[in-house]
Amino acid sequence: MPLESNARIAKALAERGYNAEREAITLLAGAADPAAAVAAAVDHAPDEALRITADHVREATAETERSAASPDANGQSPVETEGSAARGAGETDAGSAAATTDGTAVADDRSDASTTETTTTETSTTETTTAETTTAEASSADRSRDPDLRELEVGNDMTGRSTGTGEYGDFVTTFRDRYERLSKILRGRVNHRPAEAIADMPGGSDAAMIGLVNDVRSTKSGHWLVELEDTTGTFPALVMKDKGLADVVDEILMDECIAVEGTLADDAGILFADSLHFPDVPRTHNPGGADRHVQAALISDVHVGSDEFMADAWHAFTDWLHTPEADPVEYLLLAGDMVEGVGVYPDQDEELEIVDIYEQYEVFAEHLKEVPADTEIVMIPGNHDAVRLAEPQPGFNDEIRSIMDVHDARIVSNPATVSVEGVEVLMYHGVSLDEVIAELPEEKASYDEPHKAMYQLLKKRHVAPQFGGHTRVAPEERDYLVMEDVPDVFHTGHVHKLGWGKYHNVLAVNSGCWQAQTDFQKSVNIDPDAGYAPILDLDTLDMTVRKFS
Ligand code: D5M
Ligand code: FE
Ligand code: ZN
Repeated sequence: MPLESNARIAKALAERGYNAEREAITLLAGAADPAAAVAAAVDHAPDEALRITADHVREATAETERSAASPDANGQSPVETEGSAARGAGETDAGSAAATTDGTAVADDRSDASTTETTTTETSTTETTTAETTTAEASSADRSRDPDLRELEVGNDMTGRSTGTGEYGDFVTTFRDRYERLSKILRGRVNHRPAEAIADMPGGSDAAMIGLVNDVRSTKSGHWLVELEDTTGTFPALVMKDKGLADVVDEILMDECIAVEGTLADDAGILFADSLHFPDVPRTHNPGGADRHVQAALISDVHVGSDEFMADAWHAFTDWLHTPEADPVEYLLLAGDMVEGVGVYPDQDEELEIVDIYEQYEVFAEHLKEVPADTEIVMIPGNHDAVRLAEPQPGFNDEIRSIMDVHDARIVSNPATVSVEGVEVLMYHGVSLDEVIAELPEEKASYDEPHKAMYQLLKKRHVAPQFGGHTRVAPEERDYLVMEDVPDVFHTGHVHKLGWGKYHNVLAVNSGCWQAQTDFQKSVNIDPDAGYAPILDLDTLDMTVRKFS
């Protein structure tokens, strides 16, 4: 029997303007002649139908069989297909790597169709290579996917709320809001005074200040001068080299909000720091969780339109999404760079397969159609997408939205928070990670361990603290880049490296990409992790990484 991929069937139906039930796709894939079965199902479906159901397929098959003189010996009856689906799904539940409860990876040796490697990092995981699944395995009776059980809520989407005019005054407003909201987090920890008041305190007093970092520099004698700014003015703090704070000073980025505690010099002109504090995530953070076994695929950086877009890996991924093993994967979160875009980097056009940005989105939409129609999709833009580069980036405009009008995907701003069945997921594309990695020492943030750079952002409670550098920040009435609430999961992409781990109970995931190494990346030795899909258990917050390349 020819092996017809589920994704191809979904696409064939989509091209004819139909969504389809998963079970319908399974039945069509199992047909002796899937192409003919698709045609028959489409013919059979009522004119007003938007969705091909399993019943449409069964009725169409029955009709074809009735009219055929001798039925094809290889033909699979719908009943057989359903029977094997039930067995397949049962086995998956029992043997699935994702079903482990203690976070220990368990090899999934259930079928020859997939090979499993086990890797252990800070949080254990399983890496699985999924080959094309067999038709029997792909059979799914769609039992465990009940859209009524789903809960998906978007918070902090700034699309349509941009107020900035780009004037100086707007930046003042943004920074005031940043200060207000981040200083609130620090206020309970230090007994702070405004810069203005500290300047009037007698020399030798104990004092503390909360402010945005205006300057950090090392002095000739090897100490550090940290200047903080609040709404009343600036004040300098001297961090002496013998205070054991070098490690903390190393982590300071410009424009982030920190607190300094210490003693005023005799002339009261400078504060000798005893301690420095970041807003940080409390160690007691208690993440939420779904009350059923349901999963989300966290991906990013698809880069459709690039010569290096890995179509085969993408098809393998979407094929897998149609298998019973992927039954619990009811959510797909896409953290930016859907397409390669045009004019993003110098000489980028030499590596474009599709040079028209709209055509790139059209092809991306085609690829998205391969994802099971009943998957909830959330997308934010990245630096390659057709929205403004400055962050926060609003969700796509109406023109691009109408092109990507697939599966009712929710298109929101970068960053945005989504609450998925009780799990708060902060989605951010990740441009600031380049900067964090460039500024901080290797062991605190590197391309090989992108999640550690994410830990720094969590510590700063801001997704892009530094202003005026590589990451462009747009002036808005509100600083949408502040992490006011602690997320349970922090999901980024952009650096094209896979990495994950937990920081104070927050799972940080940088999700790799679907683009092979570009010439630029080769020239700077970036070796991308392409073709991986981290799958998050929303009930346990355990992760399984599947490899499709
Ligand atoms: O960028 C993917 C990664 O590669 C990210 O870490 C930035 C880096 N990158 C890629 N191309 C360039 C150029 N031309 N200059 C500087 N940095 C680059 P992404 O934007 O997701 O493609
Ligand atoms: Fe990217
Ligand atoms: Zn990017």
